Amino acid sequence: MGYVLYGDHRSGSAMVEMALAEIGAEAELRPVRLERDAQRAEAYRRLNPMGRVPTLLLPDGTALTESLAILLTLADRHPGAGLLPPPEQPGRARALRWMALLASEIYPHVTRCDYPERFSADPAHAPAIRARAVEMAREVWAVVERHAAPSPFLLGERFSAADIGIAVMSRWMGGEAWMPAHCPRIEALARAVAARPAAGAVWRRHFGPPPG
Ligand SMILES: N[C@@H](CCC(=O)N[C@@H](CS)C(=O)NCC(=O)O)C(=O)O
Repeated sequence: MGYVLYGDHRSGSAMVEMALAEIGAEAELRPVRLERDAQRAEAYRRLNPMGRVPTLLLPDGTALTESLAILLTLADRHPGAGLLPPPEQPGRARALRWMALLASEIYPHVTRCDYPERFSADPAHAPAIRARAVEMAREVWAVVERHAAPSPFLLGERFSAADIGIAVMSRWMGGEAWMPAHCPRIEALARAVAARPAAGAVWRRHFGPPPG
């Protein structure tokens, strides 16, 4: 058995699909339609008890959840694909730093933006929760733009799994319209990722032609 990836169009599973494409690994894609709340189905929650995508089944049948853990596991399992620099190289720590920030500081805002009703008993609060989530995510993006300062990739000319995460998450929460004027370096990174032969083909399926 090869890899099996549970996911949906334009979702976090696009990051895993792009990493698998860079590796050149075969994967069976199993759709979990978020629009229909299929992520909450009991059978799916046996694999991913949080009711989220992505979930990756490893060839030994292990169900792996959490996009960061999945990307790091793929990088470890396929060192030849160069998804991360080896541990002795300083670029690795830098890539891990920004990947951790995406998972811990951006992703929770995505949940608040997509499902604001979960965060208050009063449905009238939903628009304000969503609006603040978008603002807070953009504050974090401004930190990435200024302090990670990609050029074009996070590690300069060297592509890594961190670029996949930045590029995909930059399309969420209205990012396609907001990024070009406010975070030109992140926008250029997304363009550079979209231009890669392997990951770019997956990118086009999820996000259309390269930006710009
Ligand atoms: N911590 C999880 C978050 C995954 C996540 O929130 N995925 C979204 C789609 S991009 C999702 O499944 N949302 C459905 C829901 O929250 O019900 C990860 O990093 O994989």
